[in-house]
Amino acid sequence: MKIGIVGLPFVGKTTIFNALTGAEAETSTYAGGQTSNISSVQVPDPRLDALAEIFQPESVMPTAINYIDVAGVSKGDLERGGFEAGFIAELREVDALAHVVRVFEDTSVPHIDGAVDPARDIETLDLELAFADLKIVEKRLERLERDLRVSKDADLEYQFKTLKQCEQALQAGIAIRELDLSEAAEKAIRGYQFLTRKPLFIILNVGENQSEPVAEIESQFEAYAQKENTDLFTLSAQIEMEIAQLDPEEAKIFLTEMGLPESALNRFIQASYHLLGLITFLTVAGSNEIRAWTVQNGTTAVEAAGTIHTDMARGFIRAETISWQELVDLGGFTQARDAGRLRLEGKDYIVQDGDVLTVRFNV
Ligand SMILES: Nc1nc2c(ncn2[C@@H]2O[C@H](COP(=O)(O)OP(=O)(O)OP(=O)(O)O)[C@@H](O)[C@H]2O)c(=O)[nH]1
Ligand SMILES: [Mg+2]
Repeated sequence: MKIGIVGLPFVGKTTIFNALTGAEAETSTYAGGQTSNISSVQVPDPRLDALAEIFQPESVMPTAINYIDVAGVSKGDLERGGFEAGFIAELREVDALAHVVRVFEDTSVPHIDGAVDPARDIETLDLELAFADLKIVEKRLERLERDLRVSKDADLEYQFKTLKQCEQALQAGIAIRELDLSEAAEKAIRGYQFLTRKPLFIILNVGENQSEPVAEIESQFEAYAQKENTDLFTLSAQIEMEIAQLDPEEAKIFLTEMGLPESALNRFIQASYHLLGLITFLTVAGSNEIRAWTVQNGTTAVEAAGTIHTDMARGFIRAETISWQELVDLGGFTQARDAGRLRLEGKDYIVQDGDVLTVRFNV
């Protein structure tokens, strides 16, 4: 999973990137010439730890999230009326966008539009993203129109119809992620990797000495967060970056002192799984490896097998399945089998979050 961190200049993107990854990328109050920051973070999962306790494997393999702090939005880009091509290209590849919005007040950090105004900033970036998508939609529609005049083709006509729908939405200020598209329509436009189709987090970067309660700030954006495939996430970048740079023991003490239940790093991972509709299943390979796998909610056993290895999907026989908790409680596979708790699931079984799967296959 790859998440792209975007936002206007100086809003705290790199500070948040550091908070979410533990990296120490340079933050600044001047823009220009930077490259994108990329980092991969292992997803901490207590279920893996509990299983490791029992099986004592040689290795434990958590899943990972990749974050990219995309360079390239500067006041210049916005004034020229569009993002750079390189910036867009990098963003096309991500699974979700995290739009960092400045709420914190700090006179030493300039704001490109003169004053802190989160609602205005959200609108500014939304417009830019919509504009980038619209350019592609229009170009493609023009092309399709020409092609369709020469020869009729049902697939192309369907694509034309779907893109028209996107065009109308974008022109009306509606993101593609908000449209209720059929599966076929989704498929017809998937290849374009539209930016406004990607699930979106609005990350409110609140100040470390924020006088207004967080709940009050969040309530102003509730309607926005209600939109399809959209979520709100609040943090204080400055504080969280400091937490991320402490060792785990110190971080725990610091979090308790601050009255925070968990670090933003962990909270954001959970929120990302939720927004993207992802679940985790686990595998225990003999005595040597326990591993977590991320799949879309609704994935079948045979599809899950295919994420491990294509052979496993091709020669799929069954998946011996048990929830991680039950496996831990019973103390191992032998005990689980003896207790009759190891279920034999077929191809169409819908994998559940926390399932431990042992795929039997034959190729
Ligand atoms: N007081 C305060 N300052 C912050 C906070 N987050 C970021 N800053 C400061 O704001 C400035 C810009 O932060 P960056 O993380 O570099 O912002 P950015 O969005 O990556 O900026 P560009 O990449 O240049 O567009 C730095 O001086 C940060 O220290 C915050 O929560 N509180
Ligand atoms: Mg930056």
